[in-house]
Amino acid sequence: MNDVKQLQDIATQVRRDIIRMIFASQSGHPGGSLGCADFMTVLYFNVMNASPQTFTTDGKNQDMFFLSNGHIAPVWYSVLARAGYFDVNELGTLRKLHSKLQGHPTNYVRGVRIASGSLGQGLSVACGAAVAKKMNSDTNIVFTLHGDGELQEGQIWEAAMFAAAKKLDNLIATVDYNGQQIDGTVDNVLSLGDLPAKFIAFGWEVIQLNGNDIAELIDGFAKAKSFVGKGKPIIILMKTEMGQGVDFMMGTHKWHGKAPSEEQTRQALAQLPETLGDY
Ligand SMILES: Cc1ncc(C[n+]2csc(CCOP(=O)(O)OP(=O)(O)O)c2C)c(N)n1
Repeated sequence: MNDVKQLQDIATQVRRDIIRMIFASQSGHPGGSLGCADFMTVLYFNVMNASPQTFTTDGKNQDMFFLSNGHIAPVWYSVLARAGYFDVNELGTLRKLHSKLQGHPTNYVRGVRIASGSLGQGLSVACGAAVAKKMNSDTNIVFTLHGDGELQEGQIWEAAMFAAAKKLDNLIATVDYNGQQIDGTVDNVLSLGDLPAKFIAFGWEVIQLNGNDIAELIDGFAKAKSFVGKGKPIIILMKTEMGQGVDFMMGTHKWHGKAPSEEQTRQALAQLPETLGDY
């Protein structure tokens, strides 16, 4: 799907789903989920060679995606449901006992290949998948998403070094570069310094864009794909706003992992028109 307006409409409905799911469970992570709604929509509805019909856990002959910052599961669950991986009505079971949709993703969910939420592991898993694709002469792409706070994990840099050394040019990593994390700004907690320069020094192709602009995301991913097969792993640093789309959740880390009250939910939903129909 290339139509920007259609993709924006999906992202708006995904944001409604996120608010409604987290309100219903009174637990979860709205900030990062809302900030990544545009990216996740573009990834599933525009970028990836993947579909619910052809999904397999081993990911052979299809693009693969690993959500490394697993706490933003609500946005992934909503996008998967809206893309047809499972019934949208299941979204109402977030974090309920016996639900497949737990607070962090597990591979009980159709569309999910690994459990995640323990930060820092997804890039290593993606490296393994990218190596396997090369061994199988499978030309499809491996995608990941990471939080910027997550990049403080040492394992990320081990994987970053590995990906460049092994020329994993079928790997497109992305970062939710919102400058916020659980306890404050990334700069205050543990600054990442000059992040683009660091990835360039590690041997990666670096792309920077506005991760809350659907048209920029489409162009940025087309550019990223043009680097596939050129000898270097690729990373897209996506400037986003935590809480994007709900005014009182934006510009602060305070909504990293907090459920809205009934009144806050009403205020949030008033800013997010129903576009595809609520579950
Ligand atoms: C290994 C590990 N350490 C700590 C945590 C606790 N934790 C959950 S989210 C988070 C902050 C992550 O920040 P960021 O990746 O920037 O995500 P955002 O706040 O932008 O959603 C932390 C420290 C964790 N899930 N895993």
